[in-house]
Amino acid sequence: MKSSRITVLAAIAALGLSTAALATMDAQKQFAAAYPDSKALAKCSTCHAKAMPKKGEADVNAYGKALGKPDAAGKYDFAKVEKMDSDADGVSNLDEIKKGTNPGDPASK
Ligand SMILES: [Ca+2]
Repeated sequence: MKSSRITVLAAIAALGLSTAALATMDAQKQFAAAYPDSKALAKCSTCHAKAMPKKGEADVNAYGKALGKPDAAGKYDFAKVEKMDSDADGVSNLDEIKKGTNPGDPASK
């Protein structure tokens, strides 16, 4: 009995993890579609504080915070944050994306 309960809990935990990972993968696909010349930035660290965030470590950086959540259809509005300088390093988010630097990391400009 006890082991089956643990199995169920493990399955729920795994499901939660994969849902979060899939959400991030979808965000990366949308980013690559929005900026086809900057596909190298279609990775976790563009929006998240950690390069490979695990469950519970999904903290976003300044760019991810500005971008916010996707709309009801699951789409992110990248255009609304293009003119901002989210990480306050003097370079707009769009210019950083064009240059291939991280719009959420002030050390990258
Ligand atoms: Ca930057």
